[in-house]
Amino acid sequence: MRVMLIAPADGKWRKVGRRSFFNGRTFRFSLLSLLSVAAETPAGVDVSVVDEQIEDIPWDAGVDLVGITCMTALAPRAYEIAAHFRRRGIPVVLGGVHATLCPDEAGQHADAVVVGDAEGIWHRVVADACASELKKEYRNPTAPSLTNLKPVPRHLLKGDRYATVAAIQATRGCPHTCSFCSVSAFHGGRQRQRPVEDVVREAETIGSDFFIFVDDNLTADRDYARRLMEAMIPVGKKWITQSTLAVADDPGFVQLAARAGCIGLFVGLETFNGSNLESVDKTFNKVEEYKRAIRLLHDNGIGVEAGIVLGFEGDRPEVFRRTLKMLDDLHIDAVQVSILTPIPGTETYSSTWHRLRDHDWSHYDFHRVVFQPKHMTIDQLQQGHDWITHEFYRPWRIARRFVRHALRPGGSGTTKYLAAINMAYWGRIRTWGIKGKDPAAAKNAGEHVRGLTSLRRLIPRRAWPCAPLRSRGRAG
Ligand code: B12
Ligand code: SF4
Repeated sequence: MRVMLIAPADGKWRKVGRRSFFNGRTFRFSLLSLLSVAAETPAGVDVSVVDEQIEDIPWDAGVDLVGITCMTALAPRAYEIAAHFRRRGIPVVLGGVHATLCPDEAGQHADAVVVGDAEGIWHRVVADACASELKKEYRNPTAPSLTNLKPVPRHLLKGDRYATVAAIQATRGCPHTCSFCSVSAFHGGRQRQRPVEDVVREAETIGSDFFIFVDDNLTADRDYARRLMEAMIPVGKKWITQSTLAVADDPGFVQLAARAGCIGLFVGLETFNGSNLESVDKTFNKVEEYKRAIRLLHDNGIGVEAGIVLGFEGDRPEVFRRTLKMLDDLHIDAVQVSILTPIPGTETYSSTWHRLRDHDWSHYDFHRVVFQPKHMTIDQLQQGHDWITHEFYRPWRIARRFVRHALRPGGSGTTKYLAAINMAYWGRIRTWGIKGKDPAAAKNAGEHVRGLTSLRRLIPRRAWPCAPLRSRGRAG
């Protein structure tokens, strides 16, 4: 039996994946979703992994079963791929975040859907496919244990095409329930953990001195995280991961994480407006604490990539300029700017569905406005998102960040990582031609001109010497 597992990519990402930054490597890593499915494939079955971001799909491949993973924005592409193989009479199974959040929809495009984790269920899917007895849906009755997971077959990836394939997952899910987040919708506000010794063994044998913990919130359970950090110290490798900023409530823990090899954290700051945080149930983020927390991380040699979301209920056209200033003032090392995207299955989707203006999933990639924001036009939100993304990654800003971080304690340890991440974003912005404009600047310019117009009303006409200025005033 031959199984082909496919990670789809749309044209935009294919363009990024085929560009030769970093010696032909694309800034993408992990593919742990499909590698975990591959790991669960019964012995004796021939399994391959195809990542469309970096390679073409072998449409004519002689395989007996196709498995496709996808996030929401890639669902339409996944369905296209599924249709192709089903036309050839090859059964297709869909799994992953979107299929889990929308199993009925996915089921219309596949022979079977796996809802949730593959562990504990994929071997049955393969056996049923082998016997031509695929059922429409497979799901574990309870989330499977993460003890003794099978080793992931990273050799199935074309390793030389990625920034790194050294990615490990210690925990799945997150105990928080932020209303816009797919992770809370997928994992139901729960986190499961692998035994520390399993994780450490994988870190020791991963064959690279640097790796990524792809966990959603590695530090959520502080006792678990502390045990993991202590066990990671002797491993002596550098790594980055995701966490909330609550990690900085405990300076001792931050020091421990740094000793354990942490050189970078992706933290979802999301916004600099407390009422926005309230509106999405993320009040454990304290805007007034951001500065102290980030300085503490920096002082321990830990770089900070911030996740910022634009388009919350409290955001107005001034939000972009204010956000950029805050990012500069906080000395943020890299940022992932997203547009609030009501992902199906999340609470945000239910609360904003009446304001959805775009139902094409391929636009749900967090960089396109798909709903009517409360205090802005759709165009203002789009332009503002593009503008701040472009501004933050202007070469002079990148250079300034390098200088700043080189002067920080432990700065040199993070140089390679911060350079790679900044250059990856910069390359993507260029490839996609993102520029935008600040909606508040347009508005302020308008106000300025309107100001001149009203001033003119106060001053007698003959006192206005400059005709061009007058005509500009009229236009405004
Ligand atoms: C690591 C990661 C990345 C990495 C690597 C991605 C990769 N393909 O390897 C990078 C940084 C590149 C990335 C980028 C993006 N990401 Co991302 N990413 C993640 C993260 C944190 C972990 C994914 C992972 O490796 N999980 C570990 C595996 C083991 O778990 P799993 O994926 O759930 O897989 C299990 C099951 O779902 C199932 N399964 C999965 N697929 C399949 C397929 C079959 C056939 C079967 C049977 C089962 C099955 O079995 C697996 C084992 O149990 C997830 C969050 C999450 N928890 O999923 C976000 C997440 C998937 N990313 C997300 C987003 C939005 C993005 C970006 C669009 C961000 C952006 N604004 O640019 C980009 C898009 C990139 C692209 N090229 O398209 C969202 C997707 C939301 C959605 N519903 O669409 C998530 C859920 C984060 C979030 N909080 O919302 N991402
Ligand atoms: S803390 Fe992060 S991962 Fe956890 S639910 Fe909130 S946004 Fe999602």
